[in-house]
Amino acid sequence: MLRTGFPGRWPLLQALLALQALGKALGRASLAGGPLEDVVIERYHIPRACPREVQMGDFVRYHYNGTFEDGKKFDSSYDRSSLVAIVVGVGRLITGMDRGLMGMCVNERRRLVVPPHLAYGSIGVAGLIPPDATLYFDVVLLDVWNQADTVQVSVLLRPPLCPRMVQDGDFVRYHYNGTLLNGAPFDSSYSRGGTYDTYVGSGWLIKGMDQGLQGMCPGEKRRVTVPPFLAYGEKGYGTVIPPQASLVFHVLLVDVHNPKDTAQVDTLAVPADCVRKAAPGDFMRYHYNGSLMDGTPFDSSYSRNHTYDTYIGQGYIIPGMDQGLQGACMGEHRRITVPPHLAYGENGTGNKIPGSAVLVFHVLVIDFHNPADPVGIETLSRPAEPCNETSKLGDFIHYHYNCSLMDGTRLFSSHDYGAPQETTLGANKVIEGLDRGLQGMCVGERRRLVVPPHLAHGESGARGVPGSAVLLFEVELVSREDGLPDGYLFVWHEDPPSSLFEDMDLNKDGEVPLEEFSVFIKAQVQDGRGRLLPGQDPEKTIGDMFRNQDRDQDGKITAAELKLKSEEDQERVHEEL
Ligand SMILES: *[C@@H]1O[C@H](CO)[C@@H](O)[C@H](O)[C@H]1NC(C)=O
Ligand SMILES: *[C@@H]1O[C@H](CO)[C@@H](O)[C@H](O)[C@H]1NC(C)=O
Ligand SMILES: *[C@@H]1O[C@H](CO)[C@@H](O)[C@H](O)[C@H]1NC(C)=O
Ligand SMILES: *[C@@H]1O[C@H](CO)[C@@H](O)[C@H](O)[C@H]1NC(C)=O
Ligand SMILES: *[C@@H]1O[C@H](CO)[C@@H](O)[C@H](O)[C@H]1NC(C)=O
Ligand SMILES: *[C@@H]1O[C@H](CO)[C@@H](O)[C@H](O)[C@H]1NC(C)=O
Ligand SMILES: *[C@@H]1O[C@H](CO)[C@@H](O)[C@H](O)[C@H]1NC(C)=O
Ligand SMILES: [Ca+2]
Ligand SMILES: [Ca+2]
Repeated sequence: MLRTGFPGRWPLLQALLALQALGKALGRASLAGGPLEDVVIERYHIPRACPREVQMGDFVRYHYNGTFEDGKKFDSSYDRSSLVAIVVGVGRLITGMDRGLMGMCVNERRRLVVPPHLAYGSIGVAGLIPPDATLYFDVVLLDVWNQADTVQVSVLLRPPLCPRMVQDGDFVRYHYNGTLLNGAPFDSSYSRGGTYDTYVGSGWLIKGMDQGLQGMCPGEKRRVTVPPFLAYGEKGYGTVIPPQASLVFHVLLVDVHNPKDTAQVDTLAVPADCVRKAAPGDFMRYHYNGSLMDGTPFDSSYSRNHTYDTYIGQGYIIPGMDQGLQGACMGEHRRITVPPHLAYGENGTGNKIPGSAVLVFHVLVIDFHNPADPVGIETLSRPAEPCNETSKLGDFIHYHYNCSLMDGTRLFSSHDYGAPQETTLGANKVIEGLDRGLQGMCVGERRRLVVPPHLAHGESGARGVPGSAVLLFEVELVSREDGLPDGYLFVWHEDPPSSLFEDMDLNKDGEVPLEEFSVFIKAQVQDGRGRLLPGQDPEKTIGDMFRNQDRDQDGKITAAELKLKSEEDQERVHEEL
C-alpha cells in the first residue's frame, strides 16, 4: 500500500521546491528592478541543531548591524553595547524586523532586506534614515523565550541505579556548566574546583534550578533550560548574565541527602543460618568498600588486605556506621548510606571525602562477638542409641574436627592427619573454647561450635588465624574413656594387693627390675584391676612409674623403696602406686 503511494507524491514535492526557487529568483529580480513587496531573508548561517524557532509573541535577544544599500552603517546594537531584548511580531519593531525574525533559530545569522514601507516609509527618521530607504540588517539571534515557557529538562545520562531522587528540602552537591542559550559560558562549578552545594526548594537557588533539580538521581546528567523570569529576569546578574537571558545548565548530580536522614541500610544478602545479630558492644570484623554517591571510591579494607576490626555502638566509628552495622548477621552483605551529618560533616576529611559528602559503604560482615560470649554449641546429630555417659573433664577422647572462619575460609581439619585427634579434656591441650565445646558429648555425636576469640586465639591470632577471629568448628566425638586424676600415671580399680612387693618380684630374688615391673603392671591392666594413663605409650608410662619407685636409680626396686614411696604418697595424697 505504502509503496504504491509514493510515486504519486514525488511530483508534488518537486513542484513545491520549484516554487520556492522561483520565489527567491523573483525577490532578487525585483531588488534590482524596483521596490520590494516584502522583506527578503537570506539565512546565511543556520546552526545544525535548532530546537526552537521564533514565533509570534516570543521574546528575543539579538544583535544586528543596520546598513544602507551602499553599505553605510546607520545603526548597530554593538555600538550601544546593549542588545535588543523585545517581544517579536506584535508591532513593537518595524514590520520588516517583526517578519524577518520569524522562524529564526538561536545562533542563526540572517541578512534581511527591508523595503521602506516595512521600515520607516516615506518619512524616514530625521537625521538618521532618509525617506524611502531600503534597509539591510545582519542579525544574529541570541535568545528566545516565551512567557508561557516552563523549565525544560532533558536527561542526558541516567545512572543504572537510582537509590534516591531529589526532593524539596534536600541538600545536593552537583557540578554544572552554565551557558546562555547561544552557548556562551557564564559560570561553571569546575572553575571553583568543587561541587556546588546547596539546599533545594528553599529559595537558595533561582526558581528554575529549584524546579530543574527535582527528581534527579545521583550520577544523573541533565540539561536544564531556564527562561529568564525563572532565573535573573530583567536585572540579569553582574556582567555575566545579561537582562532577560535564558540560562542553560548542564548538571551532574553528585549526591543528595536530607538533614533528617538517618543511616540507610539496604540488605543485599543474608545467610540462611543467621542465629545472632550484631548489637552494641560487639566486636566486629568486616570488609568494606567505601565510595561517594557518584561511585568514586575513597577507601577499602581490601586495599589493606585486612578486615576492619572494631567495637560497634560505642562511638569508635562514624555514627552512621555505628547505626548501620546494628542487627547485621555474620556473612551479611549490606549497603549503608551515611549522610554527612553522621559521617564527616560539612568539612569532610582528608583529600578524598569532600565536605557534606554522602558516603556509601558496601559491607561484608565476617564475624562479631561479645567479650562475654560463651562457646556457641549446637548439636547437629546424635547416635540413635541413648548414651549413658557423656564426655567430661579429665576424659581422654578422640575426635574429628573441621575448623574454619565464619566466612567459610577453611583453616584446619583433623582429616588432614588421617586419624582423629586425641586430647584429655581440661588438660589445657587445646584452645579453651574447643575444650568446653567437646564436653557433655555422646560418642558419635556431631556438634557445631562457634568459638569467640577470647576462647580461641585472642586478639593477636595465630598462624593462619586472624586476630580477634571467631572460629567455627564442626566436631565429632569418636571415643572417650575416663581419664586419671591429675598427676596419676596408673590407678587401681580396687584396693591394691597387700602383698604388692612379693607379687611384683616374680622370681623372688628380692629385687624388681624394669622387666618384672612391666610384666606385673601389664597383667594388672589386662585383668582389669587397674588402668594406665590413657593417651600415652604404655611402655613410656611404665618406665616413668618405675623410675619414680627406684629411689636410688640403680635399676631395681627394693621392698624398702616401695614402702618408703607408699608412705610419702600417703602424706602427699596422690601418687602412682
Ligand atoms: C556587526 O558588525 C560587527 C563589526 O563589523 C561584526 O563584528 C558583527 O559580527 C556584525 N554582526 C552581525 C550580526 O553580523
Ligand atoms: C562541563 O564542562 C567540562 C569541560 O567541557 C566537561 O568536562 C564537564 O563534563 C561538563 N560538566 C557537565 C556537568 O556537563
Ligand atoms: C595485599 O595482597 C596482595 C596480594 O597478595 C599484594 O599484592 C598487596 O601488596 C597486599 N597489600 C598490602 C597493603 O599488604
Ligand atoms: C569547618 O571548618 C571551619 C573553618 O575551618 C570551622 O570554623 C568549622 O568549625 C568546621 N566545622 C566543623 C563541623 O568542624
Ligand atoms: C569490594 O570491591 C571488590 C573489588 O571490586 C570486590 O571484589 C568485593 O566483593 C567488594 N566488597 C564488598 C563488601 O562489596
Ligand atoms: C545404658 O544404660 C542402660 C540402663 O542403665 C543399659 O541397659 C545400657 O546397656 C547402657 N548402654 C550403654 C551403651 O552402656
Ligand atoms: C569435615 O569435612 C569433611 C569434608 O570436607 C567431612 O567429610 C567431614 O565429615 C567433616 N568432619 C566433621 C567432624 O564435620
Ligand atoms: Ca626379682
Ligand atoms: Ca633401687
